[in-house]
Parts: sequence; C-alpha cells; structure tokens
Amino acid sequence: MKIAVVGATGMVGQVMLKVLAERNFPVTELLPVASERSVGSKITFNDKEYEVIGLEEAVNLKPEIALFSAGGETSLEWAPKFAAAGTTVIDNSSAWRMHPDKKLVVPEINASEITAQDKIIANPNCSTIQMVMALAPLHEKYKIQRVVVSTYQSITGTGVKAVQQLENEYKGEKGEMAYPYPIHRNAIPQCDVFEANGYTKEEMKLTNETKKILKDDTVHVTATAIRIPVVGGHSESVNVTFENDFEISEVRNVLSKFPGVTVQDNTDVNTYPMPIYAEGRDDVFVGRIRRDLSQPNSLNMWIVADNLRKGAATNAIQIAEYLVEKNLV
Ligand code: A2P
Ligand code: 11C
Repeated sequence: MKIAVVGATGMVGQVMLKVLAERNFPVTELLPVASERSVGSKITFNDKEYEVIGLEEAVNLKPEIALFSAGGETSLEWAPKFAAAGTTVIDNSSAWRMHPDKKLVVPEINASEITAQDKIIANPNCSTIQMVMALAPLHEKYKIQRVVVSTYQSITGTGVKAVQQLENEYKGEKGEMAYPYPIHRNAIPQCDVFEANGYTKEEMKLTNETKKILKDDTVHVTATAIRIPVVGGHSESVNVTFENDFEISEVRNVLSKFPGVTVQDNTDVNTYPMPIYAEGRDDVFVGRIRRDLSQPNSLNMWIVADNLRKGAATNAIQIAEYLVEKNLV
C-alpha cells in the first residue's frame, strides 16, 4: 500500500512513522510530506532513508492512504485534493472533526461507521480520545448524564516549539516561546486559544467531540484544560454522573474488558496511572476509580495516555488498519 504521511517531520508525524513500522503496516511505498522548507531533506523509516516531498507531488502520486498531521490549514486546503485523487485521508487536525458529513473515529468505539465512501476521516483530539475510551463502555452500561473533566496536558501536544521552550527554560537559556508564559515550574490554565464563551478551543473540543463520538447529545461535558511541564502524556481527572447506579468492582471490570484500556488501580500499593509510565505505550490507563461521595450515581477516575500515540498516531493508524482489513481502500 502506498502511504503518504503529511507532516512527516513533525512531532506526531515522526511517531506515525514509528507506529507504522512497529505494527508492520503493509507499506509498499512511503511518501513523507512536509512544508516547502523541508522538501529534499531526509527522514528515516524502517532503517531506510526517504526524501521529503511536497504536497502537490504527493497528490499526483495518488497514495491509497494519506495520514495528515500538518495543522488545520493544510488539512482544509489539501485533504479535499487528495480525496478527489482517490486517496483516503485520515486527518489528525481539528479541520474536519465537527463537519456533519465527516466521521470522527476512535476504532474501538465506532470504526463500524466507516464506509468506502468516507474519503476524509477525522482523528479526534488527543485529550478527547483518551477520555472517550473510558467513557464509552461506561456510557453503554450506566448511561452518562454529565462529565466534569480537568486535564493536565503534556507540552508535546503543542509541538516541537513547546518542547524547545521547556528545554531552554530548564537550562536557563533564552529562546522562542510557544506559550505566553514560562512553562518550566508552572501550570498554564490555557490550552490553545480562547473562544468568545470564555472556554479554550481545547475545552470545547472535549465537549463537542465527545458527544459526536458517543452519538449522544445528552451527554453534558464541562472541561478545564491545563498545560503542565510534562512530556510523556496527558492526564485527566474525570468526574462522571450516570443515570443508573453502579458497583465500583463492576466499573473496574467493564473498563478492564474494553480493548485498549488498562486499569491500574490499587491504592494499597500506590498503583495508579502516570505519564512517565504511559509514555511510548498505546493503551489508555485508568486508575483512582472511586465513588463520588458528594452525590448519587457518580464516580471519579484518573485517565492517562501518551498523547502522541493513542491520542494521535496510533489512533490514526488503527483507522488505517481497519480500512485495510475491511477492504475499504
Ligand atoms: P516542516 O517540518 O517542514 O515545518 P509540529 O506540530 O511538530 O510542529 O509539526 C508540524 C508538521 O506539519 C511538520 O512536519 C511541518 O513540516 C508540517 N507542516 C507545517 N506547515 C505545513 C504546510 N503548509 N504544508 C505541509 N506541511 C506543513
Ligand atoms: C494539545 N490537544 O495538547 C492539543 C494538541 O486539535 O489535535 C492537538 C490539537 C488538536 O494542546
């Protein structure tokens, strides 16, 4: 299969290449694509060097699948051009996620919605993916009414510039700023830009994308997204209220059985998920599962995942695997 990776030099693009290789995705030809400034430079895939090409050249080479992670603007302009050439685009940007005709897919939850007619498939936001992985099986069993989520997000979600900012600050050196404030030894209550309603885009993604993936507008989500100086993954404190009551042991059981979720929850021996252990892994880790003592039918949990893997690259490649498995490309 001829595969284009658009944004191959970027933070997510690099992990996409790693995950494609690790999972032995049937790549017969790789087209690494980046901006004009990178055309001609080299990237490595499966121990082989490849030359980076531009978008126009990649469209003309008609790959079967294009994995996009080069920002919303690039996706808005170029995904339709690839689609018109017969390529199926799996897009990691926010450009197409809420488009009424585009599927927003977390394979463990709703891959079965995909048809051969879907030429642009959206990959959800990283913080949404890890949250819905835990919410979906619980929604099915107990019906969620409301979710209150606070995130503790890795700087890798912002891209290369943010990782550089933290390194500079750690070393006491000056450099370009990805955030409006220092991130070293700080917590910034702003992920992405503010909307007119006082929430950030990241917070509204958690609200809107969750409803779309769960196919249920009655699930109310309110979010606060915080950037912290961590690199291994995003963490989330999630409070959920259900229509129906539950047993904690049964909640653990339901989550353990859901593919892609690992429960790490034993307070007797201080076992709970943390980004330093989630880093480089594909699962979503859930712990600190406990009843909310302040109101009925409610629980608290702590969800951690590598935002570059299940939150981005791995989820996109799982969609690609589904397309191949079901002969949809
Ligand atoms: P480049 O390295 O040439 O800038 P990150 O989010 O880690 O900063 O990565 C963004 C990725 O998207 C990079 O691979 C970057 O390529 C790519 N990219 C950014 N703008 C464009 C564009 N206009 N056309 C194609 N690729 C782009
Ligand atoms: C973050 N969620 O960590 C972002 C990064 O919509 O895919 C990815 C933005 C997106 O800030």
